[in-house]
Amino acid sequence: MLANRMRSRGMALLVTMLALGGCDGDDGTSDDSSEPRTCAEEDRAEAFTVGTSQTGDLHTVSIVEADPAEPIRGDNMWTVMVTDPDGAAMEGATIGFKPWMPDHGHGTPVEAEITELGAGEYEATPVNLFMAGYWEVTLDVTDASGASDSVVFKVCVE
Ligand SMILES: [Cu+2]
Repeated sequence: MLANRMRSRGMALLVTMLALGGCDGDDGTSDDSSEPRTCAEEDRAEAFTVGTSQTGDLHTVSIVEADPAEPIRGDNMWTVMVTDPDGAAMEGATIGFKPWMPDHGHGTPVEAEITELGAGEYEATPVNLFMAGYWEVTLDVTDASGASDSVVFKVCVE
């Protein structure tokens, strides 16, 4: 009951934020005009293609498939490979995907479902980036031995 109520309150907040326009304003008069308007102007984002990888303290996470290939506003499917420092595929890891918009201080209400595909590959869907702008997608990786670290993919969606 309480969880349900809290959940609906979260959705109400989200709807309010969407109604306010957030980073979507394109009339040039909104008061967040100091924010980059397009991804071409967003210099915090990093290139995102198959083969892009980020290395944490213990693990390297590489993008092995992405649909669509470039992150879009809305639902994305990413397949990642987790390897150890020697490049060996890590099976049995647990990965938490946490999209976050630092400019607005919010994440996403939609949790990605992670499916282990084998050979160190894990599919995450949906990676929900519901608003145009700059996102930091943190992956918390806990391997089969229980050791954990995090990596961050920095992307911009139009
Ligand atoms: Cu936002």
